[in-house]
Amino acid sequence: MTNILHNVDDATLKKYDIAHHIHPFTDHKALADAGGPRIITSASGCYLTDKLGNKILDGMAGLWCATIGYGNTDMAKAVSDQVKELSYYNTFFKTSHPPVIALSKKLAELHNKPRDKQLNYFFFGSSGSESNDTVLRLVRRYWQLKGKPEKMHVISRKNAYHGSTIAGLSLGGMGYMHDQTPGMIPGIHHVRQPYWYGEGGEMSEDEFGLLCAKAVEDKINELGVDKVAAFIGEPVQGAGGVIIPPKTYWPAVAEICKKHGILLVMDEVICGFGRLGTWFGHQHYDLDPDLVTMAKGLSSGYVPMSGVAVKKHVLDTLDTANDDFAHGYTYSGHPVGAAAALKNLEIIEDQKLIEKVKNETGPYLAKKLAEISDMPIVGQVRSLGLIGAIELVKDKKTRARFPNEGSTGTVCRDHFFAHNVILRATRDTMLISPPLIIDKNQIDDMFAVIKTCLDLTWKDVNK
Ligand code: PXG
Repeated sequence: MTNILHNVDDATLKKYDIAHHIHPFTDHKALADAGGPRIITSASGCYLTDKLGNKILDGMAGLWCATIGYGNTDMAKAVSDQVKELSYYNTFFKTSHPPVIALSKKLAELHNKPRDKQLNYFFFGSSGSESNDTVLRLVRRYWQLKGKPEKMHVISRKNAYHGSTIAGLSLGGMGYMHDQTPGMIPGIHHVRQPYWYGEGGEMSEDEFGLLCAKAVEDKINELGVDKVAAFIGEPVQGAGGVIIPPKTYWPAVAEICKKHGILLVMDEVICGFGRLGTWFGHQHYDLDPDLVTMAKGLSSGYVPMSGVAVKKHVLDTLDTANDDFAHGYTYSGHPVGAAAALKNLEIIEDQKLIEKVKNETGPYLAKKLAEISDMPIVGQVRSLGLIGAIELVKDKKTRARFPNEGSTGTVCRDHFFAHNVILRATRDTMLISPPLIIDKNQIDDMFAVIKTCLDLTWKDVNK
């Protein structure tokens, strides 16, 4: 394996990286000026190891995806076996293969419990962005086939993240991303997000949830119901800052979609596969989506794999076309991705990871967060299952933020890095989303570092 530069030292790897590699969401020049990236060489369970030999607790499960942790040998075998058996074949032109058939069947079982939601059909890709691109094409095609092609507008939320391809970007509500690419896909609108701590003011959480749901209805009325195809949302916004909506929000949004006959799309790329303590967020909130996008935890990141769950009435409508749905990727239903996903789901079931999140580690994370909520820098803590957030503020009482929003989050994140724990910062909010295999002792270890780093950050900002 010499071609993988195993015997090259850290400094040289950094040098080559800067010379040839463009990183996602990165200021290349700033990274070069800072001496290059941290080089990760191996990982096992909840821990990463870097080229210098540091063992790092991964509080973010990679990018919210390493659900079963790293280096699982059963997974390695399943992937290797599948490569030997059938490394690739496409699913175009009237062909299929056992792994993708088994995965589709399994996903139908998981989405339809504890009650039948008719989420019986699955389309596959290799990333969350591709899934959301697929959704945009599906919902517009759906209304076209219903004889209402003008019903093509999609409502999303500000600060939503739905990916980085042009459709994912357009569906997402990250203003700074839009600013860098003039010319979003037309017909996508963003309404306010249910971010009570940041935007709820003096309202109760319940009132604020209803206000944010009303923003969806107001937008439908503004556009005209005969123009609106779908509403898309993450059950809990992840990259936007772990925004857990007030409990009034989703039932009201679902009711509004139902009342106006608008398709409800749930982006479960982060929430799916146990993160919230249920298989899917739509189960936690007891919702009936028409389409569900999945990626990340579907394969725990071992092999890129994503999918869209499609409700029966949507497929029935596609079936009226008497024509191909002209959409698909070379790697749609990739056999190795499908085999990895199947093994991943088996591991989640065998290790009872969802029950563990719901009954043990999720409540434990909430308890540990509550224990730090008195710290002066902590404005609010929140969590649901194994996803959580710590809001850093200058003044607890007034919720006043630090000047130059985002800089304190970066200072804090760098302290975590230096203490060999990875947490992510969105603006000045620290986010936690560890592998679902994490145990209570590891959560204790993480919180010992969290306390230290919050103290250090508080000292830094008060210098
Ligand atoms: N939907 C959601 C809800 C996501 O979180 C995507 C779609 C797009 O998935 P792909 O596989 O195309 O990246 C995501 C991805 C971060 C971060 O820094 C989050 C994501 C991706 C990269 C970074 O929090 N989420």
